[in-house]
Amino acid sequence: MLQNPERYTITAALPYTNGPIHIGHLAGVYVPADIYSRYLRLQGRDVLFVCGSDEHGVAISMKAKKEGITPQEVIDKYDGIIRKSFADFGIAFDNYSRTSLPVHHETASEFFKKLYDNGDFIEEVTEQLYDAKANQFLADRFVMGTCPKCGNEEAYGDQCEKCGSTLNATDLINPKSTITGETPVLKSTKHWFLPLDRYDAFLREWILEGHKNDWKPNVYGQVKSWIDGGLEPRAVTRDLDWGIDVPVEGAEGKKLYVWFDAPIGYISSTKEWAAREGKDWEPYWKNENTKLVHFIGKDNIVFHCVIFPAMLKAEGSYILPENVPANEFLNLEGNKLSTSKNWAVWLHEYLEEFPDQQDVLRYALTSNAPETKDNDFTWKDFQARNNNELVAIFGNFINRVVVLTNKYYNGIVPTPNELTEVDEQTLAELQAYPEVISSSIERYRFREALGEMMNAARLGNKYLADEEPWKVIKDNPERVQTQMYVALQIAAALSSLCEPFLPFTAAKLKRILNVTSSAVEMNWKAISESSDLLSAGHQIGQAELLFAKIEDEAIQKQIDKLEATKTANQAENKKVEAQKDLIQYEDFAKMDLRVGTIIEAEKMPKANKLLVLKVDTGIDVRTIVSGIAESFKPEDIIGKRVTVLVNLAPRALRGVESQGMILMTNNAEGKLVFVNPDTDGVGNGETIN
Ligand code: B3M
Ligand code: ZN
Repeated sequence: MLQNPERYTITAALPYTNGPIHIGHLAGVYVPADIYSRYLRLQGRDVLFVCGSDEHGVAISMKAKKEGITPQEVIDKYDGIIRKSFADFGIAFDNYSRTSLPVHHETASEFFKKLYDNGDFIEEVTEQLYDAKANQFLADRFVMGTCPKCGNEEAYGDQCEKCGSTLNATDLINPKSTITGETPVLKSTKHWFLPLDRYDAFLREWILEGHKNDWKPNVYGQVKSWIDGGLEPRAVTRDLDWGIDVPVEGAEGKKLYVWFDAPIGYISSTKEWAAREGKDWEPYWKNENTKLVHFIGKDNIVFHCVIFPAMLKAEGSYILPENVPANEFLNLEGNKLSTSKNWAVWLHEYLEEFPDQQDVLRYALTSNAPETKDNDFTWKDFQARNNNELVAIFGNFINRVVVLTNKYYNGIVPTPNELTEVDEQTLAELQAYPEVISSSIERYRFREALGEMMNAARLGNKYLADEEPWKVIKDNPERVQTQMYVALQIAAALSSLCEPFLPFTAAKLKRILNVTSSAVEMNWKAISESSDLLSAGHQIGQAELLFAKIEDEAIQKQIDKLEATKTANQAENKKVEAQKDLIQYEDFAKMDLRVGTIIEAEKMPKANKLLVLKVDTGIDVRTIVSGIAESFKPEDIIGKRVTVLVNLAPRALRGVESQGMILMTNNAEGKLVFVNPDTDGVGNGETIN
């Protein structure tokens, strides 16, 4: 393990440009990566934080097909949206690139070519899945089927998102083309394979032995089970028309597999940055004193911990990642986030509802980050985090400090008098925070780190609440000078301690306190060593609220929006059943359908689903047992007009004879409803024909 790296190369997974990004992306990858990078920069480290759009692969082609536009139009559209979201949320990349750029095509081609020339690939003609109707080979997301490992029926041709297994399309049970729905046939084609089995010993030594203790258990465990399951050669080329050309002879019409080119995107992004900044890119990828860290979601673990390292190893001149702190998934209100089902909080939409409240989302997502297990985002929790923590603790403390300093001293930091034991203790406690927070961040425990930052705010809030300068001012104004001086030191420290997590708040707080963001005296080392961050005589600015309370209505609006999505999805999912076989009029005429009224209803004892109804059919009042108890309360349906099949042969249900059937259907939300034609003015017993 690198103890004291000379520089850091930090990467965040390249998002596919097939849709905008949502809170799951932010929580899982980009906010933690940004916290880490900002923190390191604050410590004066040499940091390069790169990312970019992943613009190849089947995900893009599929989106283009669906929207009826070209892949190029798809990537241009979403690259713009994603780029803006990152900028809006303060994800401070040193460079955000695109894999469609020439620098990337060249870098990926050269990389492939080098491995090819070294003899690192196996060239083989194999049988691959082919959609005869679409005239196309099927790989990756162009094919779905049952995962041979876990039985998930919606596994993709390269990966099962349920169990995380990486698959070959031909492994799928019951494969179906996602283009035409057809069952594919086998057809031979030539491809190049990276023989992962050759890297077994290397991977075991490097990860299973070398990183047993410093990689997260979820990451280590997944890698171990993959290696233990036996590594096999993996195709790194595809028969597709969108992607990077395979740069060797005899590969016309073939493209690089997206997972071959995408991670190389981190390198091309570095090159693009270096060219722009007049820097040398190589030390960030080739110097042994560089610490390379990949931030990703758990579905990308195998690619970053096995396949890409094997590629880097084969190439020979690159360093390997020191750590891959992958997160688990974030759910939304109890359900899996889903782009296709629109079950998400889209970042661009969030900002329309909560303008200038980026930090609130960053805060809620980090407090609830899926670091060790899947976690749930709820709007209620979001509101509580804001109102009870950001507003009530952090914001309240800062507001009191600034208002009182302005009120008592015209905004000028007072000269302290003798410090009491409480003052000394409080300042000593404050000085310990940089170390405590650093230690959590260095171990990729961002929620713990954020919790400690808030504890520093609590320290300030409690200090003021205990000392009550607003009361002391009457009898002992000298004491208040000291109290306010101490409180101001805490406020100053917070303006820097919160920066990795809440960059917008940090900037605002620095403006209020009238300290520049680059103020050397405010780095974390200074906080831990000095208790004079804001010296007597320094002029601060006017009070401004750091955070605003979020009202119930705003939250309800979001919850309603999700409810509407649910309803729309249910309506869409409802498949219209195919028509049954034809019948003759005589068959229909045999059914005696009547208009009736429910006059009594009660639950069938010891049965969850059954109601025992008395129905006035016009012919008689009869008992009908109906399986609708989960949808209706007995008292709510008395008096309902219904359609009854009266000549259905009676049968006993739980010992009660049912003499007919009430016609039911489902509404858009999948709820049972009565088939209840407009029967106003129609008497019971009227026939329906
Ligand atoms: N685009 C996968 C994803 O968005 C992929 C990451 C590439 S990182 C090199 O899940
Ligand atoms: Zn599976």
